[in-house]
Amino acid sequence: MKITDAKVFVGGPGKNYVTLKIMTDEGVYGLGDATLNNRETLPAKYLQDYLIPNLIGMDPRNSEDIWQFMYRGAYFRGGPIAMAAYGAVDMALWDIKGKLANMPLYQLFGGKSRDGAMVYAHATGSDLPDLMDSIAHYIEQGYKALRVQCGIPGMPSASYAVPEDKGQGKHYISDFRGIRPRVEIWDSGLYMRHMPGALAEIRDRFGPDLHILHDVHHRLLPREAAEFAKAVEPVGLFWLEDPTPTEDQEALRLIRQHSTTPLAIGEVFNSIWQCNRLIEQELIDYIRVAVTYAGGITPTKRIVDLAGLHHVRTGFHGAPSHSPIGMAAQAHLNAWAPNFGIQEYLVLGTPDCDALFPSDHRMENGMVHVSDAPGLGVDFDEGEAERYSYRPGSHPVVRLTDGTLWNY
Ligand code: CS2
Ligand code: MG
Repeated sequence: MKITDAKVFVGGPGKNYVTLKIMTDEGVYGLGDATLNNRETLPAKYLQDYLIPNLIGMDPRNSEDIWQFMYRGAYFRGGPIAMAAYGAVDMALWDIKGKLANMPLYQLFGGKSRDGAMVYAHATGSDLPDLMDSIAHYIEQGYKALRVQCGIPGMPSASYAVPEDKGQGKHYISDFRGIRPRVEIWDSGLYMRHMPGALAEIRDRFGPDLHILHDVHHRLLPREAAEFAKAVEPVGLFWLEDPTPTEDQEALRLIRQHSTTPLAIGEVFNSIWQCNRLIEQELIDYIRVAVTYAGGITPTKRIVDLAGLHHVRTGFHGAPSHSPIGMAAQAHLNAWAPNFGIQEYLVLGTPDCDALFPSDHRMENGMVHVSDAPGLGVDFDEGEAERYSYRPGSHPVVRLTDGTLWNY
């Protein structure tokens, strides 16, 4: 069996999804996702110029050897752009394997460990009362877990994932006004004074059963993060996410020494080598990698297995920028993983997105139920894809009140 051709598409409804389609001489094709938010053209180029010319003629069933060829075979290997490109190829090869076996992917991993995988959505508000309304809205829809973010009184501009005005959602995932980023102003002191009390009020209002998550988005210093994690202990968070920038992993030890608040890290990691120590030293509780830019199913499954040895559970990244193909790969891992924790899930549900990526993965009452179709269980409509093209976008940049550049 041979790979005969492969194509890359960039675009989608309100997103720049990077979709790979690998064709074979037996007519079976596989789909993969290389979407790297706001850098989408780069994995696409890596696929077109370097990977696809090498893939043609290879046996698509040898997904392990092809992964090693892409990773070890590249002298300058790894990094988010290359890993997203390898990830797309790897997903597409697993999709082909599942279709050849006539089995959904979770069966190839070891079968189902659960009927539905709990997900969380993003509740957000320009201030605390606005956030309370957003939480109530999601609870009505059956969500059991919510990430909660709100505006901070006195903060000179809206901060991460928070709308400027009451009752608005926020398009913080991509700003399609162009390649030059907007600037957000950040003050850690204001945040530290407001947010623990706000989280306590949320717990009081919604009771003990709601799983409450909160994302600091890499903005605190290690000592501040330790103070924050300790201060929010009585709230009983499901997790505190990215309290500090991820490069300094010793920071997690300081936070751990001062608090039992569960910690979730890893949405920007693209390799097991970036999280193996955090996992082995049990400095985190949830690993947040995404199957797309962690290099695909093959390496992500290794991360999940290592995490399982150390009581670390999964909480795969599933920001709204993720394509339904990457989310489908995660749905199969979530159905299987013995150490599944939770899934961030915001992608499906718009008619345009469903038309581009038809699938029967189902979301009901805050749980995802994986498709039983062979392979990934998601398709790609090339006719629909012609409606879309790449639009340049950017994340904001963050500055402190004195102008110093900070972490977005
Ligand atoms: C975030 C992301 O989902 C999350 O937890 O931290 O929304 C992140 O801001 C985006 O993925 C950036 O593209
Ligand atoms: Mg996050």
